[in-house]
Amino acid sequence: MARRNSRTRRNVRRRVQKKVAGDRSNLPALELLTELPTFDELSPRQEQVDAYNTYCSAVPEEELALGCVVRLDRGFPAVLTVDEVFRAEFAAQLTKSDFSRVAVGDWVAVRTPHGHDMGLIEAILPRESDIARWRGGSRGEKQTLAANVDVVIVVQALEKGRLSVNRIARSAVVATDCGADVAVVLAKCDSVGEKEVHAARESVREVLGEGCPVVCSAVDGATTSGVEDVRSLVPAGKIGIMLGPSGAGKSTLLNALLGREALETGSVRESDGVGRHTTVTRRMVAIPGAGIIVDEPGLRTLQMVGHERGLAKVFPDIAEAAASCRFRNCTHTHEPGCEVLARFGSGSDDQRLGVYLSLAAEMRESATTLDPDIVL
Ligand SMILES: Nc1nc2c(ncn2[C@@H]2O[C@H](COP(=O)(O)OP(=O)(O)OP(=O)(O)O)[C@@H](O)[C@H]2O)c(=O)[nH]1
Ligand SMILES: [Mg+2]
Ligand SMILES: [Zn+2]
Repeated sequence: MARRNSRTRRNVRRRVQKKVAGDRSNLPALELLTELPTFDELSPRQEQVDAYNTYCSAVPEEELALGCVVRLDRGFPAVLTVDEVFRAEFAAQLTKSDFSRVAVGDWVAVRTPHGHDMGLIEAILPRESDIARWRGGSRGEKQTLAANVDVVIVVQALEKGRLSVNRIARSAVVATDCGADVAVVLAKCDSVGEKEVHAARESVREVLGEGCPVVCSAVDGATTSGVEDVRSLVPAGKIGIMLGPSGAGKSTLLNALLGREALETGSVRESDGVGRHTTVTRRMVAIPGAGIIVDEPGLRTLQMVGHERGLAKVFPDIAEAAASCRFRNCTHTHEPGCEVLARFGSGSDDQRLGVYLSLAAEMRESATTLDPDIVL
């Protein structure tokens, strides 16, 4: 009986080990992780170095290093230190919510035990910026897409005249709220006429203002345009992230910047131009002659949950007027004493105001339906 028990236990242990090993066995080998930045190309902020030193002094041990998460392959991090790049797992003292939150761009204190090929992330250092979106409904959660990013590049394809200024504006609101600069790339400009490209650029300008760079790009086989403008959005020393729906052409643009087909790209559905979620890895890509850009899987949705500050920064004049409305929950559509209506008229003939009103309405709606336990 005792023997059977111990055998069962052994079997269970073997099965667990196999499962873990099986999960990792499909990960790309370290030598296949190309286009990674060098450690020198990454520059932790002073606060992050200080936080690392404080952490080290609390655990006086060797084998600790300051590292940066440069990739997440199906959630498994790869960490770059001054010496090497390696796969890492999470130390026992990190809670599950910590490690589901670790993101590309995070600075971490990582232990590299001698004779092990796997590092151990012990602490996630404070972030300078946190590009996060709301995932799920009223009981959903914030998901960090990347950390310590300087500029969010909002990519939207210009196919079949389906430009969504609303979607671009909501990306700008999220990025601004998260502490990053915003730039817009209107991709696939070769698939529409010059007039449409011009009109789309003007629309984005009108809604986001002159301060937001807008680049029009086309990567059609060997013929490209606008690629150098994209490169100049992320100068050396800076980190950017490509944000946009699947099929927008994010990975294609990165390949054009690299000058080789390093990243997988995929076709889009004929009927509506929607992509097939080709990119499944979040990864840093070192761009020749520029900084680093994070490639991401396409995003289906970007919900307006708790981004009031971002909305106010992207639309400062409208938000300022809204603050003077008679009713705090004014919808700026019909209320007496509405300062927005008084100053800007109704949204029907003003695209910029229309976008503001719809994003503000969505934010009000989500605030009322959000589970009361959730702290944003
Ligand atoms: N004509 C044209 N096609 C493009 C352009 N950019 C991308 N494409 C095509 O659009 C499709 C999707 O491109 P991807 O680069 O895979 O798109 P993605 O944004 O990375 O998509 P996900 O990885 O799924 O998020 C591919 O078939 C590309 O060849 C462009 O500028 N012009
Ligand atoms: Mg892609
Ligand atoms: Zn109002």
